[in-house]
Amino acid sequence: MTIISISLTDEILEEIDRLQKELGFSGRSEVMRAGARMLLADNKEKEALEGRLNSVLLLIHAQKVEDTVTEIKHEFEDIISTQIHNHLREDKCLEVFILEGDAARVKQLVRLFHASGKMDYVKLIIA
Ligand code: NI
Repeated sequence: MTIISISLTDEILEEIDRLQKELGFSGRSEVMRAGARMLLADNKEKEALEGRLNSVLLLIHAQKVEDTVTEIKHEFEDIISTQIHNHLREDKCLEVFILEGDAARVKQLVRLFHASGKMDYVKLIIA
């Protein structure tokens, strides 16, 4: 196994430590490996998509990064058929996008939200 060093915010590290205890992982590395495997599996499934899709995209983000969301979504009006924006506790926003369109466009949208690094949660559900 290769050892790498990564930087995390205190908040994420605290949650990882809590998760480690709750789920009985032997250490932080094991938590990180499980998380990475989930992300890779999720991505693999997404990469295989093609043709026209009906899907739902869920986002949770801090209110302060709402501008980033607005900027990205305006580039994808061709595939966004409905959007719901709700306010959660702790200054968080929940966005639900109902998407219809080409898989390549859907993947592009999801990729931009991930790449922004500002989203707490990004999940694409294929209908
Ligand atoms: Ni909001």
